[in-house]
Amino acid sequence: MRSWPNFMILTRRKFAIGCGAFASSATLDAPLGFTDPAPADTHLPIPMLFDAAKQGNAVHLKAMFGRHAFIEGKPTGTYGYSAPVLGPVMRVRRGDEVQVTVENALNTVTTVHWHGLLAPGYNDGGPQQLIQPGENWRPVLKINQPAATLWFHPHPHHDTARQIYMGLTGIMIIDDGSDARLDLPRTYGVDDLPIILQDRSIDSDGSIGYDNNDLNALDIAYGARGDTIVVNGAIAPTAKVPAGLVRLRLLNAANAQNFDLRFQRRTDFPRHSVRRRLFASAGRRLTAHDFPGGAL
Ligand SMILES: [Cu+2]
Repeated sequence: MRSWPNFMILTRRKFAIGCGAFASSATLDAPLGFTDPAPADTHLPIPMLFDAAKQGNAVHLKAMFGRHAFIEGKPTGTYGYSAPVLGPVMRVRRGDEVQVTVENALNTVTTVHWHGLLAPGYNDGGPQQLIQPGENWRPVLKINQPAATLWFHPHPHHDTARQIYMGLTGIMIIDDGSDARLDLPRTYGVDDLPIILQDRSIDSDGSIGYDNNDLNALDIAYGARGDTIVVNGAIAPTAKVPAGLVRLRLLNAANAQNFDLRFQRRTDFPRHSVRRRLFASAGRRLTAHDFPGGAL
């Protein structure tokens, strides 16, 4: 049995996940990775924040080529939304109408699907809403649902898995004021952290190939899995957080990998929590429903 290293460590105490808040804890440790832990000086990357309300409810996302070094000094070709890899956290408010412009600067057709957003089919970015290379797609998103952590990703027929693997993934936060009413942590990047969990196969030259030479039959049938866990695009990062409650917005954006999340020490888990572990299947966000009993 191999030993399971830490993949991410949060220092200081107290966390909140999804819509809830932990009563007490110190360290989050997930027995997920297959790789050796990286040195503890890899900081958790925090995606840019696109706060729609602060920019006239107009958001421009550019699906683009990038280069990103999963291994220091060994950059590889990636895709991102207005970023070399992954994308911004897009914050929108309930009741607002957000004019989104998606620019396709890739050399292949793509779409942008708003996973979890209540949107009519013509705005939902499914495989039918192709954005050709060099073209723009301009949906108006009417935000009319309670606070939530959603995500957006490409959804073109026969190319969704590859495009996500290459880096096209972003988080969308819907605000409705309830986090202020509940006094949840809400300072983005400080005590309110997006956590994008993924796995990648990274070659010794730093590349993350995704073509027929790299895929085996299982990858093709069930989705590619990698042997290295990346969090917000980094291997085994550490987040320094202030004392007090910290909120984690957990997204499993792996193609096929499920994550079994645990705290390093039993006592670190929230005192009133029914759960000692969290299970996040591929493509899933963890929400308050993952914490039965209402303690969280
Ligand atoms: Cu989805």
